[in-house]
Amino acid sequence: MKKLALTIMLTLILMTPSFTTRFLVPAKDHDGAYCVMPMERSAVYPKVHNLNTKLNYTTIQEAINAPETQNGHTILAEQGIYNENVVINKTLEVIGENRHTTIIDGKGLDFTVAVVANGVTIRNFTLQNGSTFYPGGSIYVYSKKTTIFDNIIRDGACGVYLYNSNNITVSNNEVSNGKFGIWLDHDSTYNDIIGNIILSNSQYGIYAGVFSNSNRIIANTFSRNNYGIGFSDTSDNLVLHNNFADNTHQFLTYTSINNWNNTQEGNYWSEYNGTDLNHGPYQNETGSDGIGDAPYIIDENNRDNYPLMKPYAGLYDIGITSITTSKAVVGQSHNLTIIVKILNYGVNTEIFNLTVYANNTAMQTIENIVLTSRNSATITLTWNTTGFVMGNYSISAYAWPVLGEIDIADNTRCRAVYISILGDINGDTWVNVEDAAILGAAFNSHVGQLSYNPNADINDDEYVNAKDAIILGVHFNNG
Ligand SMILES: [Ca+2]
Ligand SMILES: [Ca+2]
Ligand SMILES: [Ca+2]
Ligand SMILES: [Ca+2]
Repeated sequence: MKKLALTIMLTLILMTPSFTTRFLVPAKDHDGAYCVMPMERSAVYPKVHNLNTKLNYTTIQEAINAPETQNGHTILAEQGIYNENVVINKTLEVIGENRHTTIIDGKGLDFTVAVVANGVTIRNFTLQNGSTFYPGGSIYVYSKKTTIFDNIIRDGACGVYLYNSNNITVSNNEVSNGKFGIWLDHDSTYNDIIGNIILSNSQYGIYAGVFSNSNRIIANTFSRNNYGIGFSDTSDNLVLHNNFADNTHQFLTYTSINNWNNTQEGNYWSEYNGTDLNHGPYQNETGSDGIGDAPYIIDENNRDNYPLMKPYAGLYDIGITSITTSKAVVGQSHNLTIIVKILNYGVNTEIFNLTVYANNTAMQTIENIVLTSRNSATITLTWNTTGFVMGNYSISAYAWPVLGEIDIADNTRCRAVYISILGDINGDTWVNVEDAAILGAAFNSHVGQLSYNPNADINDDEYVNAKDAIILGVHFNNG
């Protein structure tokens, strides 16, 4: 690293523009007051500020290197493109004005940013175009207690490379289009990798090797990487509440034993196809809880005992898991039974309302449904179709979002039904021999039998029999 730092510093010294260019040339506006002309601003305006000393600089490295800049200071870079390979060798908070428009570009050389002091914060930057050769990329960390937060990190061999580093927090970053998204190497332990979106890295989303033990990898999204996560000679890491969606390979582990769940919950794996009929520590007690009833197997030493049935969406989340109706075709002015299943995926007991609509008409709101954490409820409603004209209806159920809920996509579910004249079973608005044939096929059946057809049970008494045939006969040839 010393060699790296020296090379970068020499390069920077050679590249740094002369100091005279960074002072503004005031000009008079039409009122005679002094102002700053836009052209001068864009050309030489010193955009990097030490917020403690109030001194201004044209490059980030210049601000770091300045003798006035001391440990504990905050450096703010205004938006713009900084073509630098920055070495942070003091305990500084280095902040970009806007993470989309404050860009440090590593010019394909080495690391875009190297952290070699303890207690550094890097926040709110786009970091790009680090070297594509190992080790190189966006951020090199050889440090304790450094925080890398809320950055856009892309390209290069490594998005974030931790070397023998501890108590580092890497959170809320987008890490994409490199080879290794986040690499924990050589005894990098007790680090928190939390809430990052890790996309389209050609080798691994996260890779931990060479005794990088006891890290927490929580609530990250891994998508479209070659391997989502990889462990080699690395154990006792906690992998929890992550979403592994559509990586070429979701994981690779080699001589590693890690924890893929806590006592109740694990991770979401997009190809997991288990059922969720049960709950409990052994997933053998009747009732859905949003956790797959069978473990997700990684290898003989690694398994996620509580795979999530839907992507993790934070601490507060309810969702409708299904909406069914007693029949698909209902005779006008007759009743339709609507069954809604709801699940509380969150950690709190939630109290919420449920509204059921026919197209845009709210039919009924059930208030103050109470659902404990990881518990499900079945709500049954009756819709009296009197007053509704014949035709297609979308029956939808809407569970009102709870406080702090992020994923509201699954708070609505719908189902199509058709209101027709009494006796029409197949929904073509005619009562004729086709309906009689359907009724005949279900004749003498009751609910629970394979041949029972709820649409043929015209009078809703759970039997298909002569009573239904008589109704059909009375309305025969109507349409
Ligand atoms: Ca379950
Ligand atoms: Ca939800
Ligand atoms: Ca018909
Ligand atoms: Ca019947």
